[in-house]
Amino acid sequence: MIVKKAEHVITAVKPNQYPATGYPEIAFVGRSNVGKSSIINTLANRKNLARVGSTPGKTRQINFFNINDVFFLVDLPGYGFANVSKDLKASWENIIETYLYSRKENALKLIVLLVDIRHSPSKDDITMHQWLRGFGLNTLIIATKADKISRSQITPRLNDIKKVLQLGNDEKVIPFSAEKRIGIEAVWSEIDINLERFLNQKPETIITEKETETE
Ligand SMILES: Nc1nc2c(ncn2[C@@H]2O[C@H](COP(=O)(O)OP(=O)(O)OP(=O)(O)O)[C@@H](O)[C@H]2O)c(=O)[nH]1
Ligand SMILES: [Mg+2]
Repeated sequence: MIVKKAEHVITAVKPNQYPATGYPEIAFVGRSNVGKSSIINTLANRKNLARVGSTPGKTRQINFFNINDVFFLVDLPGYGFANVSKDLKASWENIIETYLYSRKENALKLIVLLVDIRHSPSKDDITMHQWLRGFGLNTLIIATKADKISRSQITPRLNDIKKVLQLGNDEKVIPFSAEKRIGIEAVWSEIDINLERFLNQKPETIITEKETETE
């Protein structure tokens, strides 16, 4: 995917604040600090499109990023962050849940579930994965921060993640690193496949009105 345009459109909490453009959406879920905002920046090839933070809980609302006037990458708040009050935790979980419920039937074409390659998926990860499965959503699992382990550890770590999430033989986990730019092509290719299925054409072949105007 060649990203010609990547633009923050809106920060939203409630469904009536979500964009009404009707573009398909690819959303990123996972524990706080796992690298959701970082992967969006890396895929979009922009440094500061989504806000990245060293302290967990950086993204507290939903951010929609317009890619090429064709689809949205959606950055969701993280779950499983222990050091927040019960009320705040409930509010984030509610934001994630509300988004998934209101978008699952139409706009949401792919959910990307991120897990840290260094650790076995947490209880929250397992719950989230089962939940997404139950919804019947297309789910792509990505193991982040692959630069933090040695090459020889990658396959055993991926196997552990597959085992804990009880993945079938045809379900893959893609190793990724925003830091070392590992796995970008593999992730784009999965996103493209899902968009193509929905758009009935390769996303890159879509020429937007704005482009034709300037030509
Ligand atoms: N080494 C390494 N660090 C990474 C990678 N991806 C993200 N990080 C770091 O991990 C921290 C969290 O990254 P974010 O992208 O903000 O994580 P997030 O999932 O959006 O976090 P919340 O918004 O809190 O849910 C930051 O310090 C990033 O620099 C990676 O591939 N490799
Ligand atoms: Mg974030």
